[in-house]
Amino acid sequence: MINSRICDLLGIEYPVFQGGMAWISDGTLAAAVSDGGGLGIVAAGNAPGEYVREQIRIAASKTDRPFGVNIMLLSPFADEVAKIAAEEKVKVITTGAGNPSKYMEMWHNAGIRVIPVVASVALAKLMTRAGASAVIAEGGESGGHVGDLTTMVLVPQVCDATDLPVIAAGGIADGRGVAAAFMLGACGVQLGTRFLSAFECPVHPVYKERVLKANDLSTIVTGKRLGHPVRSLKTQFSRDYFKAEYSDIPDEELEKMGEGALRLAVQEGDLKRGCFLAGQAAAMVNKEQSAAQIVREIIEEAEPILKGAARWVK
Ligand code: TUI
Repeated sequence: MINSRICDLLGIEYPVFQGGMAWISDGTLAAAVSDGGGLGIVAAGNAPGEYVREQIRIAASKTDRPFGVNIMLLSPFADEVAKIAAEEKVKVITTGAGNPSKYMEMWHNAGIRVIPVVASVALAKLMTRAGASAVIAEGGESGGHVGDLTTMVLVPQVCDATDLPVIAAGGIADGRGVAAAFMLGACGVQLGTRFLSAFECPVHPVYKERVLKANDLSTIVTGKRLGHPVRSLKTQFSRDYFKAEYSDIPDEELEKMGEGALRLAVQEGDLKRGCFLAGQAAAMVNKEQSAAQIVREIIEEAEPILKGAARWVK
């Protein structure tokens, strides 16, 4: 059994978080992951507060185990969602795509454990001083909004910079990735892309099929010009967007191209106008399973690898 201090801290069985994925990680997926022994996370994405409240209540009705809420700090509804998550007294809040300092006091007063995603050593240090319970060090192999550093270099540097528990994310999709993350100093992992193939994951069948068919070179990073780089599957949309980004069209037109693109991918499976966020580990997602099976399988794969690590030392 793999157990670490993040398990005791949060009251979870396995040190496996399901990443908060905008439009995707609803109350049902989060509850399924938590019921399987990991930490399920409801994603707020760009949704209004009442949607998030509803999903929190759905998750709470489906599992007695702890789950979290992810707050995407670029959302126009971030303030509202931050308040609702505090009112609903969720056990854990994770944040993404920014610095959550201004909400920390409110969340701490509500007794919530705050676990920000960091993509740099500087933010890891700042979050440590601000009273975070742990940090998620997410490398640019991940899907969605990406930082500059890879998981391989970010995780050990964040581990050196803080005494908090560090959760590794970005490029992890199986037990080998889990074992490697522990070797880098992490005491837990967060996976997003792997859960896209879960039975409980509500994405359009076209989305699932594209993830299952992905190979090593199937993703692309777009959005650098507007300052919000995101990794997604190569589709007609992402290729068109990439080309437009390096053409002389005005920023406003580029922004318009991206509007609603996440929803169109998730709900309609629209390859022409939808943005199918996925990480580089999509190539390692090869079958549909329940969320609980995914959590159990990656832990069962990681155990013998970690136990066998001594064979390298003579
Ligand atoms: O947040 C994510 N992944 C996401 S968010 C998203 S929705 C979206 N919508 C519109 C534009 C952009 C995204 C899809 N995927 N992952 C966590 C993450 N956070 N990755 C990197 C970061 C990050 C980057 C910079 C966190 C903090 C940060 O610091 C900035 C600062 O202000 O210090």
